Amino acid sequence: MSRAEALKLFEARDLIGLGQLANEVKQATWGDRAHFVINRQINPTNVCVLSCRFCDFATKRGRPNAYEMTIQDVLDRLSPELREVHIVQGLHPDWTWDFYLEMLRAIKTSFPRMQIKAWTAVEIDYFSKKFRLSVEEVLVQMKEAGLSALPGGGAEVFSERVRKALFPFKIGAPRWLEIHRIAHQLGIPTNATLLYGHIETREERVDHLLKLRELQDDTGGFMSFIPLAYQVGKTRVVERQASAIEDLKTMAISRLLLDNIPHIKAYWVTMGEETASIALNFGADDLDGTIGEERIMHAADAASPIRQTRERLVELIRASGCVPVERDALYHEVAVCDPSTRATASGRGLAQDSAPRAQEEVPRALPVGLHNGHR
Ligand code: V47
Repeated sequence: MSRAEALKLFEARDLIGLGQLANEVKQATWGDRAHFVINRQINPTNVCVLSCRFCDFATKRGRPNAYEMTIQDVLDRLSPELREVHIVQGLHPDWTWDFYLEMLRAIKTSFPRMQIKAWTAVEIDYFSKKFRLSVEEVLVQMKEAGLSALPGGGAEVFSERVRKALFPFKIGAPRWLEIHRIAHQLGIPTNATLLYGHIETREERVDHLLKLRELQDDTGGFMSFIPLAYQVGKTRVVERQASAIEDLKTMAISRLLLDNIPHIKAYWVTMGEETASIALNFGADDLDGTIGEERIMHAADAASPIRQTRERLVELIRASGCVPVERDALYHEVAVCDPSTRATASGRGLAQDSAPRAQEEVPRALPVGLHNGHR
């Protein structure tokens, strides 16, 4: 799909037709399956040297809302049934390199099965500069200490115009893409995000997606793309959040344009549970996970719950007509939920999943796009 075609689809009034197109692409790879993960998000500190215009999460040391976790605080938030821990935080002015490595090692020692998806390209760039290490050295040492993957945050929108207006001191597109390229070359799979629904234009959204598609053609290292709807909170860059229609269009066009990224995530935290469930028919094949405690979007007054139960995720997936598939952080299948307890028309009465949980640790499927010696 070309830039012009993608822009034309944004103008389309036939929302259902657009959803059907994207759903056909999703179905061709994943059929009726929709993925979720039993995971925990941890944001070890909100103290940050940056003050981005759109961010309600970051603060300065000494302010009443500032917090800093110890490694024990991080461990206390984890439990053995989790498959993934997702770590994203502020750019802390004082924490040492050893502290980050120790955090990884401590998690791996206490929970050997858990996969760690931690620190965005913005944080990796910060560590590289602060600790005078190359990006390769940062990533190699982190991988040795237990890192499995990088989350997709920090990409925001790959537009210099928007960067200057909203996050002038954060890395721009070339550096974000360079860090992900290096991660992929080192066999570390990553995700990618787009922050939309503020001052960006649809052209800038499409250009962002095209840059991701180009890198993926070279490396094949992206697992998942996550469109993040801006939560207006107190920063109020715009008066209100993007509409559900805009969410669904962005989701569908992302699926159609990113023909080489295997997974598209409907992030229930920013979209809301209902729209995320509908998005599973608009090209998305993943709902993220149970999350446990979300702080970044909730600092910006996100209306969604701060966590989900496994049962609720299964219910949301079944309500969309899909078959819930539990995965790990790297999209290996963990369990397929029993289709014999399919959703009723009302979507109610689905709290119990009768499927036995798969016990095996050995992945049954390699994530698409990661077959070329990247892992
Ligand atoms: O880069 C900050 C975004 C991102 C707001 O890889 C906001 O699976 C909306 O990395 N409204 C960090 N978004 C989150 C992140 C992430 C999230 C979900 C899944 C994955 C993944 C990664 O949060 C930041 C920024 O774009 N953000 N403030 C806000 N008010």
